[in-house]
Amino acid sequence: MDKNHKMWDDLSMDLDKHDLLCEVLPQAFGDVFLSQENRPEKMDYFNAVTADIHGVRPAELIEAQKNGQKVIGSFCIHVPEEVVWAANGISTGLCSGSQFWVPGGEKKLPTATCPLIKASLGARFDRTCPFFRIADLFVGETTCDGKKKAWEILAEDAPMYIMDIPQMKRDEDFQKWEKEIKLYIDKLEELTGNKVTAESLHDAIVMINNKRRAMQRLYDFRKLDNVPISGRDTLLITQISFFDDPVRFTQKVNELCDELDKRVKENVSVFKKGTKRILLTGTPLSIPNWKLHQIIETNGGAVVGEELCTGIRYIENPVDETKGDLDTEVKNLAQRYLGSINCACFTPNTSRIDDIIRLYHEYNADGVIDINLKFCNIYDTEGYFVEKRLKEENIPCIGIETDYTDEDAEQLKTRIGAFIEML
Ligand code: BJ8
Repeated sequence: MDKNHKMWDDLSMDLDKHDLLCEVLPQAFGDVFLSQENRPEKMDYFNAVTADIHGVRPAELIEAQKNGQKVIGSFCIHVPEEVVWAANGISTGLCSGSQFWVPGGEKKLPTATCPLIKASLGARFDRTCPFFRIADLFVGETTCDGKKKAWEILAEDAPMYIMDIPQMKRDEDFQKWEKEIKLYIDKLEELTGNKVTAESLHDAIVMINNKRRAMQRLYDFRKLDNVPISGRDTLLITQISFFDDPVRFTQKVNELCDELDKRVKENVSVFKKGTKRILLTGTPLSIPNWKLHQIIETNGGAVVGEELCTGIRYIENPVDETKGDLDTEVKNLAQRYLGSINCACFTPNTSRIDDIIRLYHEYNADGVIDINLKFCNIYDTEGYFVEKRLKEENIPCIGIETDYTDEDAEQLKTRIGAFIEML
């Protein structure tokens, strides 16, 4: 019996169903990650976190709850985690990237809903994810229609709070987002019983900026000719960044980067010379969605960057750290969390395409793959402009639509393989 069974039982999880997930994950992890040659040794920490992803961190969260802290889960990188930490809460990601949870979501949602939303609801209603049992508050947002309506259904079973994100980036939208962040602070103060002060918010901003800086340091290695770490490993680290303790995570990423510094001096690369460099753009890849990286990196490509929420969008643009009063700090958060995230829910969203072009050059990519999770209408539609502008810039690009199943794996291998070959 798994050593975590007692904890999962106390969380009223469906143990029999959850055991099925526990059986398949190690195999998938071994196939995608442990099969790689010449991995950095300091990946050990991230391997261990993943191997016990429903054990160690949930146990820490439960311990913190016993000491009076609240756990706040969110689904989108527009929701500022700094305010949670500033209220002495703990922020955790809740995005779900496995087909395992999709049928549970389909019991409540139309089939024509993106797998990310279906999996998120399935994880809660099927009682097969500890994070979805532990969170004291679930924070949704009004980014896309699918999410907006799904939160109403989730609210039947979970304590929900919704942030209303503007869909444009005019001055009045920034003011509105500032107000939304203030309302969120009120909610967190009420939930935790703690006051968010200019001091506590400043400390949280610095802590999360440090995490982003460590990740930027990691991502910078991917810009080099000799890339010392695979796209798969970098994706895994990014996915873990939403769940792990931020201070420990930052330290572990920096330790890994120290090892990568040595690799750079010794010209070590995990890819053969001539491997084609791919930049991804599109919908997020939540843990344990490793499918595309695996296909690309076992078919002649190296993923050197992701213009995704599980990628560069999350790590770039630290919040202004200048000390100020609470209003100024909230304004700085609003600037960063509205201004520099280019989700397809915005109109117009030309800055996303400017970013793709900038990153293509910065990361020395050879081609761009625009990924769309099936039934995500906003990214699918925006693909029109992505492909048009990249064509004008003579940047090779291919659009891919997929879901969490492996049914299209062979077809994707063929299409992606052919794309890489022509680069
Ligand atoms: S900022 S990308 S994390 S909303 S894939 S659920 S958009 S139908 S995830 Fe997202 Fe925030 Fe935007 Fe990023 Fe809807 Fe599309 Fe599904 Fe999506």
